[in-house]
Amino acid sequence: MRMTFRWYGENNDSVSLEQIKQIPGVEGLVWALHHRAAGEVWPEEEVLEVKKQADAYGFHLDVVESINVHEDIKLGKETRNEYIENYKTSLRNVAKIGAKVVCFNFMPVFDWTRTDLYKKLEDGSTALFYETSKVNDMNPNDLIEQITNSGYTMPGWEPERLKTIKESFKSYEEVDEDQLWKNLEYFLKEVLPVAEEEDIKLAIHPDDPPWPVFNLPRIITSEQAIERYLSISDSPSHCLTLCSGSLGANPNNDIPAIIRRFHNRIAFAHIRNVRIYENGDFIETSHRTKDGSVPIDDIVKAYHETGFKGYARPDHGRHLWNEQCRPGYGLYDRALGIMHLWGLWDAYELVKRKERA
Ligand code: DNO
Ligand code: MN
Repeated sequence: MRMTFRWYGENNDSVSLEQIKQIPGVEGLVWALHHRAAGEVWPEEEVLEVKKQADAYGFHLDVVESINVHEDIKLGKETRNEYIENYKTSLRNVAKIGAKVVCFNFMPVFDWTRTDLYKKLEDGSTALFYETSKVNDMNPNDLIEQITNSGYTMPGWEPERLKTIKESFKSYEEVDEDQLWKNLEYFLKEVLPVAEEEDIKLAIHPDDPPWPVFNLPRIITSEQAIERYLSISDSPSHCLTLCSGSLGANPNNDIPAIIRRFHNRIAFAHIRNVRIYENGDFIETSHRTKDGSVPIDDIVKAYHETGFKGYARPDHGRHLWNEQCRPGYGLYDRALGIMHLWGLWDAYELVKRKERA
């Protein structure tokens, strides 16, 4: 397991490289050109600039998260080809600095969806929270109005997306799950050969949460969906980002079993816990198994058992000790999470060593 830490870039993150350097066992930064909108080419000079910053601290940039997919590709519009060509150019440009894994997602309109970014846990910390009834009762138009008028905060609802969000919803009236699968296949058939040439693993991130929101289709939601996804191609570049917190929001998803089954195709592990309530609401918690509903101990065991040599990150954390940070992306809880993951990993290592002796 090769530990990494997501960093949003200079002037765009409350966490500094100096701080990340002091977290045990972190070897690389998970990065992106966050100022580049989906569909734009990532210019080589800008990629090289990030490399310079990472080099100063001895971090690699093997993992990119994410090169986002333009909405027209997901919608299967005529205009998609131009954006797909740009995607290929970006893949080639990140390969120039040695990128090995490129994470992406295929969620219509939004990335991860939550209803409250600072929900209080009983210990006084705050965390990302998803309230089912709030999402179910909301009609997208009301939601758009709410966000526009009251600064309602939801990740993935960037100002430039808000402008076109109404049209996006309208466009998806024509795209059901089957069509979305087809559009995903079309995209993959185009980009996988380039990824292969550049020795990059394209690792899809599951949908978060793993069910349709606001009547928009979502397809990467379960073990069966992953099976279907992987059957699209046997290219060595056709891989997964296995996110335990995203898939884990549905208690029917047995994450350790998914890891044991598909470990050969997991290029990137997102490891975090969520606590699911009886009504289906969920909140992000510490990484400890007993604090949530996801068996983090067995997940790390599954990775250990299967000899996982891919990249991992703690994904999200709570906001602790009044840290002012990007929601889910503070320093403290992600650092604690990493130590917890290493603690489990090292314990399984020890057991293995003793068994051999
Ligand atoms: C949620 C996070 C996501 C992820 C993107 C990948 O679990 O890991 O924000 O970064 O969906 O494209
Ligand atoms: Mn994730």
